[in-house]
Amino acid sequence: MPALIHDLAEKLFIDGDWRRGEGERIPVENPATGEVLGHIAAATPAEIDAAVAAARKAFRIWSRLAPAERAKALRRLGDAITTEADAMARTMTQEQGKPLNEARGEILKLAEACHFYAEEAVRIHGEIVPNTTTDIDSLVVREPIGVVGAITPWNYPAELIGWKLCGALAAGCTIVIKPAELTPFTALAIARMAEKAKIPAGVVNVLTGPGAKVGQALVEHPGVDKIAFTGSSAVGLRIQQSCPTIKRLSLELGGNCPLIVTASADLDAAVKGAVRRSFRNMGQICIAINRIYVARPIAAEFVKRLCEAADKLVIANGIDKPDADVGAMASAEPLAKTKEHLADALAKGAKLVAGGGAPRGEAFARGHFFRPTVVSDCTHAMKVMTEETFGPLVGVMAFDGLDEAIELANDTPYGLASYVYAKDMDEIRYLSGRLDYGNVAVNNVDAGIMNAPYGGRKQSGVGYEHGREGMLEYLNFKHVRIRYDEPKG
Ligand code: TXE
Repeated sequence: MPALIHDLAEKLFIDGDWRRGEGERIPVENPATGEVLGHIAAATPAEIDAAVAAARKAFRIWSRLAPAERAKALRRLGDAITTEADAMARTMTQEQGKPLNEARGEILKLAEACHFYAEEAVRIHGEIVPNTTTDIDSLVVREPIGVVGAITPWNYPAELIGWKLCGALAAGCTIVIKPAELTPFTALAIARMAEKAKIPAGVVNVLTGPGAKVGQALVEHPGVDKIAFTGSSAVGLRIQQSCPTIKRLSLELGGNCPLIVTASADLDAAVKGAVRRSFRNMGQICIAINRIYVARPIAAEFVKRLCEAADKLVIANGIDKPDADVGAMASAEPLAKTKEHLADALAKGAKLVAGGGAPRGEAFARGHFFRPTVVSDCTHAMKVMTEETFGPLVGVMAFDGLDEAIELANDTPYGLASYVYAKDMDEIRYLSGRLDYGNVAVNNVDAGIMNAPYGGRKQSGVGYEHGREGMLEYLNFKHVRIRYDEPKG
């Protein structure tokens, strides 16, 4: 068993203590080899209560700390994570499957989030607004919401915790984190860093276990004031509907992201962007490009170049080959969904033009590997164009005019991210103004950056992460209206 995982196995982090969990043991597998890395303990109701009680107790102190002190703590956390980036990245690759260099990059992004929100922590301020008479002041102040339950998925096991953790801590909230069952050790490693950074006991707690039990218990817990969730739209809806009391919610849910390539586009740049955003992390990204609409005159050439580029991607066990382009998929489930969407597209008339199966060789025999796959001649009768695949599969379709491209791109219940490649400024303006998405990236595929709010519309969720807005999600407004006595004489 890898050393860090050995230390963290079967543990829960509650009130600054590493407790051996009392609940059922659940195995965690390496998706590239099928080997069992270790076990986690499903948190019991008593352990969930203990974590929430610890977070409530810590909230009284943490929320009253000078913002500069919270900022210092976040900086220490960022530094600890940077120092331990190699070990943390190894843990992530072992449990999630992405190549080691990519995992390291994600850990460093987590550290970046700590430093970003350390800066924001000292900039929380209110205002004094005009009043009815001059002997009254109306102070609009911001106060932390309280205890946050963070429920996170397996595709970005560090970053998706980091945005919640850092935004919440900067605002003065405390947190109980419930990571995905597939990637619990990265979350526990983050708790280890919080301990190293001397974040006070109870401010950060980590509970492992199944979503339907441990996650749901946080949703229903009267001691949790807000749920911050990233995951499927189905579970997001369930969370929204099953809160027994009014709770603040932020939900970052699924996507079904389009790329529009117009006739004015730089074709090589468009192909490069499409390959990166369709296949990075094996397509297991809510902002992955799932479907591509190309102007008809350039469609055949675009598809040819896209397939050449997809075929060149190096696929490997991410530990053996840290700089591989893609590694294993995180589990059998997204792999099965990818195959199902591919079969559905082919049955309905799409053409398989790249990939289409597992790579050959002994190294791939026991893992969840699949070659980056492109299908062309797609229609909206196919799942690949209308549902989130969450795998290394992208569909291509030709369009005849910008309005048709927009109509097709917006023809989805989702609204997270969309992409455009075009050189013509009028086209860029027309398309970016009409795409019904929270994020539009033009001539690049990095829809989310630390400084700007990142969030979805429609079934892709509510609320924002990243940027100042990502911290405001953890703050309440309070209006304090004070009448003064006018001094006599
Ligand atoms: O997500 P789930 P899964 C999409 C993607 C993927 C599909 C399933 O299409 O194929 O969702 O992935 C916890 N109450 N995305 O199964 O089930 C669960 O334990 C409270 C998009 O991982 O939504 C985990 O910690 N919590 C996405 C978290 O919710 C519950 C990222 C996410 O699990 C719960 C991941 C419940 N009743 C998947 N049930 C994105 N937007 O990036 C489960 N959980």
